[in-house]
Amino acid sequence: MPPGTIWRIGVEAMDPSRNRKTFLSERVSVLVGDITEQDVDAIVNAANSTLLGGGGVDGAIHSRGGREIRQACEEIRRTRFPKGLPAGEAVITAAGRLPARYVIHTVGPICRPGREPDGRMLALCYRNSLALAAERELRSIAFPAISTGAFGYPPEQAAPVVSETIQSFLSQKTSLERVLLVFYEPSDMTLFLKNQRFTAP
Ligand code: AR6
Repeated sequence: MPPGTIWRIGVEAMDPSRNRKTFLSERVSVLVGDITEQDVDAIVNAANSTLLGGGGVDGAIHSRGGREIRQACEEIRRTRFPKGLPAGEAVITAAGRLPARYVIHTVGPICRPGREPDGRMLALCYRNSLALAAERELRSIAFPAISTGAFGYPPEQAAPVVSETIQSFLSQKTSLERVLLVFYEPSDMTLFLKNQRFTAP
């Protein structure tokens, strides 16, 4: 099998040489990796409403991206969101030392034990991030699994929301050609693949 050969299995395709799966005629790739290393037009940050950093994805983006991101976030807080970025909204900054050109910061819903997760809010995060990227005429974007870490959203319940939201967005005319879904742990990618709801284009 030559490298780069794509296997097709139902609506998904697998590229064994790169260990990633693709959907929607290869416009969506699902892979294991570090969001800060993605060479795309924009990466998405699973931020909190302060926009001033935290742990997880947020911590990694701020520490590897450097001061430029933090300064841009402080400016957004000062000028547009003095009380903090509300959940579901998205803002865009430069990406400092990261390979990506921009960082889109969004705040996912916090899921409390015993409560129904807020799928509408999670969908808004993805939709508003995609819309912001498209508004800037960007062609590629990479998402981490928003809200499924510290914010406690069950990953198996996030997968249908995320896949349906992305598919619906890409069904309209948009500059976006490539959407990457980047999972830190192989088990998180497996869980996503089991629960996603992409359909054939
Ligand atoms: N690349 C890709 N995925 C990652 C990385 C990385 N470098 N690091 C962690 N993940 P989380 P949330 C995965 O907690 O649930 C922060 O403190 C991780 O395994 O980063 O939206 C913020 O400041 C998990 O699957 O985001 C907020 O306060 C997923 O990314 C809060 O956490 C999301 O985990 C946001 O919580």
